[in-house]
Amino acid sequence: MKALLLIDIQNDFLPGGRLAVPEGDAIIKLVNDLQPQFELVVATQDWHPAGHQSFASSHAGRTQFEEIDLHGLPQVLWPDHCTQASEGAALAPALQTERIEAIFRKGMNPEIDSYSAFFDNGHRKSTGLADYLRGRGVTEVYLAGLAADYCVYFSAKDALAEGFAATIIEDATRAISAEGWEKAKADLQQQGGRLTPSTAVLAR
Ligand code: VGL
Ligand code: ZN
Repeated sequence: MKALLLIDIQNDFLPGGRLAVPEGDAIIKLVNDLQPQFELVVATQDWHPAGHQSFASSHAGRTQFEEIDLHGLPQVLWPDHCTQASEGAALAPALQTERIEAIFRKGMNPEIDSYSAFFDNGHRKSTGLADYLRGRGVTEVYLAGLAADYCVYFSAKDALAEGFAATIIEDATRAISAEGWEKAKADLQQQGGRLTPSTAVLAR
C-alpha cells in the first residue's frame, strides 16, 4: 500500500510567510491533483512553542540562518515560524484537506528541532508515524511539500531507515537552498530513495 505524505504545507513556508520557501505556493495545485492517486494521505505540521530554541530570536547576539551547536547537534537558527495555533502554522488555505486522514505535528519540544515527520533531529522521540503507517498496511511512501532540503529530505531519509520504500515527487516540492537540495538528493539516492516527476504518478 502506498501513502502520500504531505510535509509542512503551511502558510509560514509560502511566499509572504515567516520562513518563505521560494515558489512554495507553486506546489499546491499539483498536490491537490495527486491526492486521489493514493489510498492514504497523511499531513504534517511544524508546530513550535514560542521561544523554541531553533528560533534565532531565542539566542541573544545570534542572527537568522547562522548555525550553532544546540545540545550537541548542529542547528540552523530560523526566523520565528509555525508557532502553535498561529495563522502561519495553519495549513495553506488552498490545500485540499478532506482526504487527509491524519495530521502529525512535530517540533513541540523547545529544546530540539524536528525536521523529519518520524523523529526529532536527535532521533530520541518518535512521532508515532512509522507505527501508524505500518498499522495501515503501508509499505511505500511518496513525499511532497516543504521544504525539499529540510523536512521533506529528512522525512524521506527516516522513512527509508524505517523500512519503507520512499519516493519524493520532485516537482511537488521546493527547496530553501538549491545547493542543499542537490546534496540531499544525492544522499537519498545513495540510500535507496527515489525521485519521480508527478506526471509518472498521475499517469497510474
Ligand atoms: C522546516 C526549517 C525549520 C521545514 C521546518 O518544514 O522544512 N525547515 N522548520
Ligand atoms: Zn521549524
